[in-house]
Amino acid sequence: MSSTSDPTPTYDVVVIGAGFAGIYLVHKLRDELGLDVKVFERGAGIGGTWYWNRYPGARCDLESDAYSLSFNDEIEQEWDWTERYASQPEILRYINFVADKLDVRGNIELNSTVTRAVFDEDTDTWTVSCDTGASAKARYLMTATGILSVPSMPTFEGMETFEGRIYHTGDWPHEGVDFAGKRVAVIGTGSSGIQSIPVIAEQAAQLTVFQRTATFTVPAANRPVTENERNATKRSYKQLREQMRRSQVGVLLDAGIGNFADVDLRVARGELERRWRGAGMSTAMVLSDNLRSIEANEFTSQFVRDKIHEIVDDPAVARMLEPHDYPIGTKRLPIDTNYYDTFNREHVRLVSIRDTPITRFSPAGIVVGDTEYEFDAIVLATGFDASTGALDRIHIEGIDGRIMREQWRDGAESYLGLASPGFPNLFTVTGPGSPAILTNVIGSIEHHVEWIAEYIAYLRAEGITRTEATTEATEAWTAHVAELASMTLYPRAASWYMGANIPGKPRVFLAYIGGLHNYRDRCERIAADGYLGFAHADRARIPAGSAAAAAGS
Ligand code: N01
Repeated sequence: MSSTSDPTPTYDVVVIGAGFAGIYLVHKLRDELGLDVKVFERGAGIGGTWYWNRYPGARCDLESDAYSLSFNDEIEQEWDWTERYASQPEILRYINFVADKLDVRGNIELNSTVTRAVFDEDTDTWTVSCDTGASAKARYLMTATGILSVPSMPTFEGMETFEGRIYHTGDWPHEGVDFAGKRVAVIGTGSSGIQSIPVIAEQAAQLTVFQRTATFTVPAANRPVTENERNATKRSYKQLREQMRRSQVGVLLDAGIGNFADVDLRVARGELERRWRGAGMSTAMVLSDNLRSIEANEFTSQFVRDKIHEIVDDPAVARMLEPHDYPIGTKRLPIDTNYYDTFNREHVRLVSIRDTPITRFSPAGIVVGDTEYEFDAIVLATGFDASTGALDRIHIEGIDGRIMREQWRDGAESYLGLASPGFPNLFTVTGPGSPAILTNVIGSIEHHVEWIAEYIAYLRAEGITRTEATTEATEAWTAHVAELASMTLYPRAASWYMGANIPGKPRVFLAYIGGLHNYRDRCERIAADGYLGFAHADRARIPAGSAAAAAGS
């Protein structure tokens, strides 16, 4: 940290958020580039998503050895995952282990929500302000605010009159919730609902699930990792990680067996059966064109619908659970433990709110049409204002008074998901237009952090004090992202990928669909070409003695 006559502390880099991305940024920029890095974190602890999402049953939908950091051998070899799909408490312990290993806590200020970030065009620096009154200046600002970090709170009439407790899965009480003997409602059947419903059903006296859209889900087949498996993984991490980096989604999934029109459908059905028993997300990838051909997709979708009827005893309930509103895989495919089975339990009931929505909350519970359901507690598993949500909540002011949320009012536009015109020296890790949300997000985070660090080293070596994505490059990238999405079935789902879950949010596909491998190649080429698509300016414009000059180049 350095300071001039201006008392605001000055750093090389300010990072917003101390999840995986924020922690890795500190390590990379501080320990490898020697930069002075300051992190502001909203939570009272580190961990981001895994700090807040403590709802019962929360766990990762990717296997633990994939959903973990790959850049440090010691971390990789010392940490022992205990389950095939790690639970939230285990992942949070892992993040804390990583933070201690890398010794990053001293760079992180907790309980500090960044409310403003303003770029000074004369000095090429950002000034960041927090709700605590703290502020800081830096040459570079990096948002590591996460993709799913702003819970979407529905506004039902009469919510404030409900006399029981209301919880959101994405902002769960840290002391936990005891549902024993309670009448509980869950609203929402996305991944969070699907993971929490079976666990809440274990505890509650009565559980009512309010379902607006029936969701496809496949069995997790979660289990403990054996000592032998763990050792074998540790021995082969190097090769595994390299394969993951060069893969479409940053994780090794079973490949498709061919396109719908070309395969023997009996063989495809057999493969679906095999994958249903524990292949997780690759269950929906038996047919290679599952996300491009509606016929292929319908074949896979019907397989899952048939499974629901095999599992669920009451045919009327099974029919309600049958998903028909979107092609399988066009919303993130949850993996579950006993989700459909849970509806066979006597004390669990399903209420469809598809045709008759929730009318209002009452002091006693929830009213749907003319029926009042009484509860002691209501769980909102209603999702997130994804991707842009966290950035929209900060007043980010770039050049010429441009405000990021206003610039993105008709849809987020970003170059590579990492930078936006008018906002120099600002990098958005896993921003809209990056592949992150369709990949193993840790793989995308590692790529982004490493690429940004290399770029910062280049800028410093060249004496460049200001970099800004050009409008042309940003428009071209945004059009490319949209074009790729339009070639798939993704836009047919009213998903958070499309911003469709938030009333009034523009419907723009928020991710690059071309795969992590292609994205990596593209970014490498851009760097090799002198960071094509970025406009540079140098320090000659900066007055000596300014905060920016003090911060160095
Ligand atoms: O949120 P969602 P989520 N009235 O948006 C319903 C990741 N994740 O928190 O579909 C009634 O998927 C909504 O209904 P509809 C994962 O990437 C990962 O479950 O809009 N219902 C839907 O059923 C995931 O995709 C893990 O009709 C309302 C549900 O609430 C992402 O987070 C675990 C409503 C929201 O589903 C989001 O998942 C958990 C309203 N007003 C989450 N508003 C892992 O496994 C919303 N709904 C790592």
